[in-house]
Amino acid sequence: MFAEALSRLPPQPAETQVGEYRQRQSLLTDQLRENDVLVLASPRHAVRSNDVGYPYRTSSDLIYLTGWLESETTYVLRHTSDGWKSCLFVQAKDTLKEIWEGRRPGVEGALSAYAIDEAYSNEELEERLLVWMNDAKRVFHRGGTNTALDSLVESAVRRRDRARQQFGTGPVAVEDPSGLLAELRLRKSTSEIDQLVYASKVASLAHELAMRHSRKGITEYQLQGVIEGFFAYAGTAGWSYPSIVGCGENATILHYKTNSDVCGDDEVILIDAGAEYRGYASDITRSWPISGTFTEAQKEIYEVVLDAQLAGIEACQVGNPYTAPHEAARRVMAEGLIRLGVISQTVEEALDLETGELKRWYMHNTSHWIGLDVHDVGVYKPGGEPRLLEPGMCLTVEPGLYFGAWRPDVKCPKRYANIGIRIEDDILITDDGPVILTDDCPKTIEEIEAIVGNGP
Ligand SMILES: [Mn+2]
Repeated sequence: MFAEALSRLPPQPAETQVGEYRQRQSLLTDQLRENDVLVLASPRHAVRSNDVGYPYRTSSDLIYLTGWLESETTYVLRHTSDGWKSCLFVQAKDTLKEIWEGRRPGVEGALSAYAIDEAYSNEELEERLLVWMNDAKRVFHRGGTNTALDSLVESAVRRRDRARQQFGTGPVAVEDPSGLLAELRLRKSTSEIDQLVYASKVASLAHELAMRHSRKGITEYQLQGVIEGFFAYAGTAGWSYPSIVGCGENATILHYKTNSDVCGDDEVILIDAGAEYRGYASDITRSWPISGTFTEAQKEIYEVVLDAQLAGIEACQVGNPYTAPHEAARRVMAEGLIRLGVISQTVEEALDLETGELKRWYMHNTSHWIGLDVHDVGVYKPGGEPRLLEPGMCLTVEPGLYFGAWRPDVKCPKRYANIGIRIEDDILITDDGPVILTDDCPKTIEEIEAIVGNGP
């Protein structure tokens, strides 16, 4: 089953080159002053229970600047008479530890294959960093990741020694570098887009496999198994967020993750699942009838959501505010629900954020940035105004309608009881209009009905 799907995937893209990491670092140092030091720590291992840890994934900022994926790492950017230096503090090689836990690139590995000028073992961190910080005026560091490092930075700022008092040396301010990095990460390079495309193609095929695998008596967790099995089979790191696999009324719960029910033959299943490839996320949602044929009522809602999604994608144009897809999708859904008799207000009334009825059935946003994080970084409203879309930005378009008959707060129209539909694609903004990265995934009613249940 997986081998045939795999044969339809393109080859895995080239890895991001060392030169590009250098370029990212220099875009960052362009915004720093010569007596600044920037310090980024990898997150610690999280314990799951007793001796077992959660699978490790380092910080997206570290991946962005270096491509280095190991834990127990501190990255430092500092200025010397020779210009800016990228330094990595890493776990030293240790044969005994490596026998148990796996090979380590060590200092030598960091220097040989990464965009790094200097590498040291973690044992040297405290001494070297204190010296470097003492020559700095500002330290760029975001606390909360590594408490030992937090105290080190704090002690460098607090220090009141003779030199500090006589010459005024030493850092006086700690600033958060996240905003600078977020602004860089918001616009994707060609190499980043290549990774996103691969993550998107894997997730598209995984959804198609789940459609083909749908049949009477199938369970949510079996379809989750198909999706996540293919994520692994295709060489990704697995999911980019826990898969949402909800059938019937579970499809009306936006972030349902229990995935434990048997699917009803007359129900629609909603699967929101994406893969992570070299740190880059995809994020796809499709909704389809388990039987392979939409009922008239399911079709009516599906068509409204699909029209809204297409209108949202069409609004993903350079120069439009990032809210344009949301506004377009909301309008189409308000019109659709008025047409279907679900809403008895005018379109403008239905869209009102306080009193409009649309938000009863559509209560979330339509878009978020996507990149190294599934909800990627980048300020949405710099200075209070919605960000205008630029080439290279990537965002999702994911309208949905959710008729939870279990909800006590609203009276669900009987005809649409427990229908939950969301349709989500990942979009790249270009000068030539929106490019749908997840375009391989079946989406129209005809495509879906032809595929569901039709496969190994
Ligand atoms: Mn999403």
